Amino acid sequence: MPIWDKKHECISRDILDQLQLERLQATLNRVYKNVAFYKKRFDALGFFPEEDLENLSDIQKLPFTTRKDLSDSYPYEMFAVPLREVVRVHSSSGTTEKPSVVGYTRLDLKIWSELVARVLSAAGVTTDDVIQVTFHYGLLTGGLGIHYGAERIGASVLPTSVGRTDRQIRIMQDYRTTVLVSTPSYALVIADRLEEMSVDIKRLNLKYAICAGEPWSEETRKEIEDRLYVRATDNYGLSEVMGPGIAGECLEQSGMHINEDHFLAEIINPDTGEVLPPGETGELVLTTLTKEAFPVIRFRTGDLCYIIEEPCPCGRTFRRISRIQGRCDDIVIIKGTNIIPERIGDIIAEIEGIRPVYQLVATRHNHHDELEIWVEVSEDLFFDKMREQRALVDTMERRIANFIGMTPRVKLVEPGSIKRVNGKVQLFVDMRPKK
Ligand code: DLL
Repeated sequence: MPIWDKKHECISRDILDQLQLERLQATLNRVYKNVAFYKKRFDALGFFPEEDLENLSDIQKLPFTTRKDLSDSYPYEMFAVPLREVVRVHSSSGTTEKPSVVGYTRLDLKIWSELVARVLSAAGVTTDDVIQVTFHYGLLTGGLGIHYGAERIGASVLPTSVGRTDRQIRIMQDYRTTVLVSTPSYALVIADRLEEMSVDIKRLNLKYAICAGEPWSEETRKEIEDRLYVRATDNYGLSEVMGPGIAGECLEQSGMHINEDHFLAEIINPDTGEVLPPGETGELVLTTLTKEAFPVIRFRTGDLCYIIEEPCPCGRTFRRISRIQGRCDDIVIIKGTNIIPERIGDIIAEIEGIRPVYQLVATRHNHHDELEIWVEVSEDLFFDKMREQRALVDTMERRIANFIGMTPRVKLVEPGSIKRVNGKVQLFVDMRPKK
């Protein structure tokens, strides 16, 4: 498989170290000058980027940046350029009280599509492909991020966005899709529906499935490959750091190459913050090395994985991250949507006036993930007031859907009916089968 950017993707380690150091220096200078949040932090430590960064490991002198820091800077406080230089804004949803808002200069967008082009090429995409992008097009980064990367390669892009599976399938058949980009669970939803519709899947033109946005497993990879007759690869990104294009698997299918000329990756022990050596599992921490509008320094992703240093047979020299093995914070991922159960409680409390006992339950029926939210309500409402109950369910579903970007199924239940363990309710129960 041809390598998209040989000069960088096959760079030698010492030249890469030097490049990372220079870019880190420039990034730290930029945030020190332009972002009050970082200036305050660096000053408090007596850290002056021009003097105190000699080696890459000096980054360990700096504190981590968290999602809460980004949310507290809502909307534009952490931007490192004036708004007039920002040509695109995206944001995350559903986790912190305020979303993290991220901006891109024209150069950021150019680099973003270049990096997505790299990871898509590594996964097999060429100018000859017809690529169907089933990620959300909008404020979230998935759809547009993949889109421009695929265009950069010169593939024919079908921006079908999320949902409407029958329509996706019709387009897949008629427009001769060769690459499906989706969450792994949605790839299986498509496989189920294709089988229900008795489509001869072998006669489709599909060659590759590029999966991202949620944790999955080797078993799921095998299932996607066997049922859709494709090679399936893993792809990683997150909005706060850029979106898709941070790391992606090549066709060796053994870990995701990190675009290390643009991102510095560390793995830390999530409890102590200690930096861990390659091979040890911990929380991925990312620093951007070239972003202009929204650089982040030592951002704690919450994602658990390890770094693979061994050379990859594909020829790329960038180190890889393993599959994401889960999260070390309270974020749960359902249908590729990130949710903090505590925040759902805040929304219900706003509606109800008090914070009732509630529980989020993730279920899966035929590969369809669903979010149910059980809420305990007073006995008189539960037994007597059907119409009020219906109105309350509607309001909750609407308000929560507005916040997280997917519609849950709210179930009002009798007081005391949600199971307590040692008197406590577990805020999230995952009933999806583990694979
Ligand atoms: O999911 C961006 C994206 C879209 C990346 C399409 C790649 C392709 P967010 O909505 O900000 O962005 O969610 C990011 O999703 O911190 C992980 O917890 C999870 N995640 C993303 N990719 C993977 C993956 C996009 N391959 C959050 N495996 C991240 C496991 C993933 N989890």
